[in-house]
Amino acid sequence: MATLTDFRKVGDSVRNWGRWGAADELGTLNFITPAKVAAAARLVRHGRVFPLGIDFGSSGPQGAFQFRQNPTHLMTVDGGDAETLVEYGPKWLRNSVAGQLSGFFEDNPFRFNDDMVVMPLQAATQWDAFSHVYYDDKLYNGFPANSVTSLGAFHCGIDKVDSKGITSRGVLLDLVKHRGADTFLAPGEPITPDELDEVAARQGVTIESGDIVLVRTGWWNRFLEAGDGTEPYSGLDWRCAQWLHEHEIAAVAADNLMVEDPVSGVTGTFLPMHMLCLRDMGLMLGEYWDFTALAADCAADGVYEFQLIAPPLRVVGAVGSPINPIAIK
Ligand code: UVW
Repeated sequence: MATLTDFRKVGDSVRNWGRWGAADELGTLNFITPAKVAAAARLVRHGRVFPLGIDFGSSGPQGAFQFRQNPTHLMTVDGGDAETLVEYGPKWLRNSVAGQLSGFFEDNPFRFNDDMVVMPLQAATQWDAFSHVYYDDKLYNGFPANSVTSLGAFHCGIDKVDSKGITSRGVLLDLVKHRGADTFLAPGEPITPDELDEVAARQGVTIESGDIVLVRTGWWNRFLEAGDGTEPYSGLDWRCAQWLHEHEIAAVAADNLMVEDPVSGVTGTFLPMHMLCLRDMGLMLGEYWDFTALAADCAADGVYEFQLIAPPLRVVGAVGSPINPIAIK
């Protein structure tokens, strides 16, 4: 088991602060150059599209954290109410909702539905922004932690990475297939940096600068079977942060709650890889991605690289964003 001193040494060795300038809020997304984006687009050869997002709804995976709930979807206008509104709406003031809607519906065939969603931004498939996790009162690139206020993140918000798309070459590392697991990795054996190299070699794929690495642990399939968001899982060992740094990875995503193994490998702190990736490296983490169909296709044709497109919503000052990423081969 590593100590906080070991952790801090790794932090010093992977820290990217100042690497792309004192004002930088893109972090390792800087590895995605225009040439990289163009090369990723050339990986599209067959037009096969794989949506990697999970359903946003009440059947979602929340349960592990009491401060997060599944998305609540509400109808604000339901066309089924139209006839009733026409009958009763005029009795309401015209500037009320019922009054306005009855005005739209009376004496014409026009009908419509509207809706809204209430959800934590981290409730389903998502990116963690750099401002999501920090320590020692500093965010990525040394920005002060108190720049994240009740009004949102003035630094390192998810809106700051918009210029990068986010799109690049995606590489799937299928740990489920590699370990010969049935559907998911058993908890208690975190994925090591050496294992990431072994999987890449076995799959015949070279990891390159600016890649977005997708790690399949099978947790999403386990959740679909068990229907319980608190199901234990395996993830990346915290030392994989060094591997991501050495390979100049732009971002990493997994099919589980936190990408990294929930059992900390560092005595005295929770989520050490989050701290190294988001705060020291400026490397975004993607969570709750569904690789089931993509993994089946990669296993069938032996091609584990593709164009990946995963734009966050421009929620100003948000520390994360829902997404529906797509891989195209
Ligand atoms: C936390 O870091 C608390 O959560 P997550 O990375 O799953 O969004």
